[in-house]
Amino acid sequence: MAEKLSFFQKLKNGLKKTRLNVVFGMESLFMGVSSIDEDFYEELEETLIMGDVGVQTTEKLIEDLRAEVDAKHLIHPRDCRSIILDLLKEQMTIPDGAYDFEKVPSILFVTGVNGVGKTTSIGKLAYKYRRQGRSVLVAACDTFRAAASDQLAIWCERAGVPMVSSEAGRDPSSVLFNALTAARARGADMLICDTAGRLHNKRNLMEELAKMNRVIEREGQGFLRENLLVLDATTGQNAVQQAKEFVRTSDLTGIILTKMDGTAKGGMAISVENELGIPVKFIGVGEGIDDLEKFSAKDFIDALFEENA
Ligand SMILES: Nc1nc2c(ncn2[C@@H]2O[C@H](COP(=O)(O)OP(=O)(O)O)[C@@H](O)[C@H]2O)c(=O)[nH]1
Ligand SMILES: [Mg+2]
Repeated sequence: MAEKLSFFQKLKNGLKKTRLNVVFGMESLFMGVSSIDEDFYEELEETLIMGDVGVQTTEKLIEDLRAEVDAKHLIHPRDCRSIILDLLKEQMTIPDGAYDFEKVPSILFVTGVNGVGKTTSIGKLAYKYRRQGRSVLVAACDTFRAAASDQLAIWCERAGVPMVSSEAGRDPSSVLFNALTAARARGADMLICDTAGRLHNKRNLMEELAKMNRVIEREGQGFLRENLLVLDATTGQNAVQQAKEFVRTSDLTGIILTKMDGTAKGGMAISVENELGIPVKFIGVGEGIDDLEKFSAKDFIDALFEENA
């Protein structure tokens, strides 16, 4: 009988390629070279950047490491290992109140480009919170593609939550308006909105999102607002660049990092918060309804470096 893998095990398996890409190089530096010199720092820097950690974050990490090494008068690279692990974890702290939307009536507004995993993540979130006893309603605001609301409907059925939709081609803001009205009428305490990742052009998309934002501002009184951007981890630093476009349209409060199963670019999870100023709140590790969890820096680094495995 095939045993169901735990989320941590899936994360660990998923990070195998990143481990080869980043961790292997780091471990051989910690264990293989004899002194902490300029070559050591340089090689460490190169390894981190190659592993999609991002230039800005890598530079900060190296700088912090140098400070610790000097302060503690360390001489052997192996002494750097636990320092680096701690520094990596510090890049991914989740602020207090990050999950307040779980406790009060809230609107989760989910954005991101096509194919990153918005609809899938919404299905997973709806399932997660419905099971926690919340009254969840989903709004199908991706009216651009005809198949989009069918795909979302399948997820909502699996998750056991109702969905508000319209025929394709309708104004997504009107769907959102109807969904907000329905949420209030039903006394729903969580409204999750799917959105299009592509319109006729990028400017259209950003304008449409801005319009939806205004609808929420106007009609969403009494709901806590959570703006989640979905990023595909397999695209590494490109995802970080992509995110910068979305940062301009709304006040993003969190990131959902998908496809952490089987990416070689898992290193981007380390830098994304530092580079964007937005914490990663959830990670996806597969296509199943259970394959989404809250992000934990400790679990992530432990899975990456096979600590307590
Ligand atoms: N392996 C894997 N695939 C995922 C994950 N999240 C989404 N996907 C897949 O990514 C593809 C696009 O997902 P979809 O939700 O339609 O993206 P959207 O266009 O942003 O709504 C689908 O084939 C999903 O099954 C994940 O965490 N892991
Ligand atoms: Mg979609």
